[in-house]
Amino acid sequence: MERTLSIIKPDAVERNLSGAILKMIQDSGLKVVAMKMIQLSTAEAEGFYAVHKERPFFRSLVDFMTSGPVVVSILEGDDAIAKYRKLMGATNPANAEEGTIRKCYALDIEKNSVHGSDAPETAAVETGYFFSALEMVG
Ligand code: YYY
Ligand code: MG
Repeated sequence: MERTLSIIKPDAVERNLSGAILKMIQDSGLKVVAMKMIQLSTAEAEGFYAVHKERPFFRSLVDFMTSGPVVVSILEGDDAIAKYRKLMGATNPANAEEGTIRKCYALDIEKNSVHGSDAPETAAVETGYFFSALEMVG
């Protein structure tokens, strides 16, 4: 069993797509073991994306991620990290496979509707960034 962090980003929450995206997640067999809707502060978004702080898109990304509420959740399942990355599709929706969340809903490479952790180490840091042990079930 593995756990990964999912964020439904402001572009998707704003378009009332949280339910549709959660249905795709649940239909894939991944189990939601923690979930909440929050509004990120600038400092919280900068901390979350600190790995990208030297990249040219960093400021725009932080502005976007703080532009409205997000739905953060922890997903659990066999191979959950890779399974969710596959369900999300490529970072740029122009390259995303049919049937993926980003192919269905992403607007562009920045407003790409969802985040998913990319490795066990980042999943551990990211789930702990948003949730305490008391907020996780199962
Ligand atoms: O993990 P993933 O979200 O698929 O992509 P990352 O390379 O980790 O980039 C994080 C985030 O940054 C991406 O989801 C959108 C944004 N971004 C961007 O706005 N422009 C880029 N050229 C690359 C990434
Ligand atoms: Mg990433």
